Amino acid sequence: MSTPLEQWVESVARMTCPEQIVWCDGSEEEAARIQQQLISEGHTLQLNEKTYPNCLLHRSDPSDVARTEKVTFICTQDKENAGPTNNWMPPAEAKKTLGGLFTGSMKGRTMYVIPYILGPAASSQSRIGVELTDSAYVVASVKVMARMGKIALDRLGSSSDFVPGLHSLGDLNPSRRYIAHFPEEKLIWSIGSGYGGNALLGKKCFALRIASWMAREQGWMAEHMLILGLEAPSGKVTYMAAAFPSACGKTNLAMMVSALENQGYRVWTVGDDIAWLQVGPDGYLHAINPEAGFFGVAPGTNEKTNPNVMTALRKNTIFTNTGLTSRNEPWWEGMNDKPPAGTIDWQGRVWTGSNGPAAQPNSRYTVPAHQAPSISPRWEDPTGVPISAFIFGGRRARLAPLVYEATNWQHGVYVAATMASETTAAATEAVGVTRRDPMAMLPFCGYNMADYFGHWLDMGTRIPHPPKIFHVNWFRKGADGKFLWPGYGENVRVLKWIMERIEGQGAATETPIGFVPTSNALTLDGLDVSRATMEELLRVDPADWTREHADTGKFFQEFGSRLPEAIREEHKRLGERLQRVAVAPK
Ligand code: SAT
Ligand code: MN
Repeated sequence: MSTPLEQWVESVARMTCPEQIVWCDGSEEEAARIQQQLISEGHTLQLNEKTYPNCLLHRSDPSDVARTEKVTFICTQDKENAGPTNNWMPPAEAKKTLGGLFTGSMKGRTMYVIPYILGPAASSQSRIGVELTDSAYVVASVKVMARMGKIALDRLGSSSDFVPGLHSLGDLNPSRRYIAHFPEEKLIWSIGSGYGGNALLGKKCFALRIASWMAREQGWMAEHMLILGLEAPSGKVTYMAAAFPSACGKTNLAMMVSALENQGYRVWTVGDDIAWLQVGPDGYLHAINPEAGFFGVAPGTNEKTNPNVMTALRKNTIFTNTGLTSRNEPWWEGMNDKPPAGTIDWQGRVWTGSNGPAAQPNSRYTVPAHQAPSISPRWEDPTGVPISAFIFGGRRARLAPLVYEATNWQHGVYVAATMASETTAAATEAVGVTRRDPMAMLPFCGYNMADYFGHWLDMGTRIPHPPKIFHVNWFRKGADGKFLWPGYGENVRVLKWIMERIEGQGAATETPIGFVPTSNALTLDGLDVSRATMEELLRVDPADWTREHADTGKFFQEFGSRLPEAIREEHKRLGERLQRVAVAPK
């Protein structure tokens, strides 16, 4: 008798017609074979063995360098269950369209079967996925990003409890590219892209879109959040999870070298992109990191912005679409001054400075998490870490203060639901446009976002010790267009205030949007930020917020009657509070 997995593999093979099928075991021998395969295909190079041992540089197709949200679909029976913020296709139509493209798509190719575990191998919160792919690059990447091979197959046994994900490069033509999710069946089909979140199906497709659906059914949460621990001088570690849109600094925050290390404040990394959270027996929300690696943005990464990752990525790392120096080392904009003479750009051309950047703006490193010097001793704790704070944030040149605290859970859910950010190169749409991105989940929520807000509100009633909810904005700019806050390691000063608030300390003033630190509440010693700048960073401008309030109102209208009453209520209350300050005598 064949197992459910074997049956699925056979049925996919009948459709895609691969030349051979390889079951991945996750061994080092297999990794070496995959590397050789990649190198022989001609788009992947071995980097300098002395300075970057066991590292690869992969160049993807130039038309395939970021997630493609326009061709990402949630295929539920009822369109309303996908909601107004997702692209929808009826499941039967998706199966027909993509099925046509999958038919014979692996002819002459190898189909790899990659069983993997999301989450620590020993955790009951972990889940199993299996990806079938014709891309050796995907195999090499999943080896870094998840626990894959024998370890997953052993845990699965003959069970049918896994999320199947079918992936084929197809012909890489953008007009035949689709990333389809069938949440009712817990199934993923992706064709026509070899890039990150489109092709590594364990990442955004399973760990967020499908998992968010499962989480609502089962009473837990799947969030686009980093997880970190802030250690205080006493040695006590406070865990926090933070949601920012793609390419807004989650990895850098999670791996930060604290500017207050000499005062005994240190940051430990548990995860940099995704958190799965469930209520623990102690009444706290516990988070595990479903991933085992970091898929971080390379440009802008350097010894100042993220020294821990710079150390981590000196071995066993896959670089995608970075430049290449004549010493056979990776290079990207913002690594140091300018590329050394003889650098080759991400498309394999000699870099001249006039034909675009050396590294593609969304070029990436894929690095094992355990290589980070900042990795938390508890990062693979099967019970997860207890979360005391949720932090939301985005890029807002104006408006949002450096940090503020929601007054309670319901208000916090509203703050998270009204998040917005200026877009980045992580997706293929226009860069720098402000868009609403609730909980940084807009591209990743596998169901109607109105119901997702409802799930958040509902979770609040089930967590005896809910995390406090905060909003941060590292990206506020002054009249001169320059960032007001230095960011990076200095962000620990904000984390410290958050920790103090959790402990019932930390000075704050109540404003219409929530609690904002008083201008002397943050520890600023050793930092060259004037009092005037600090005041500007913490300023809440009622006129700006009134405009923002109207804009959020429009966004909420999209959800019609499905929007939870509690969100409407918070929206109304914020409007009233803003009006009160507008008419209050000065
Ligand atoms: O392409 S990924 O989704 O893996 C990275 C990102 O956009 O956050
Ligand atoms: Mn992400």
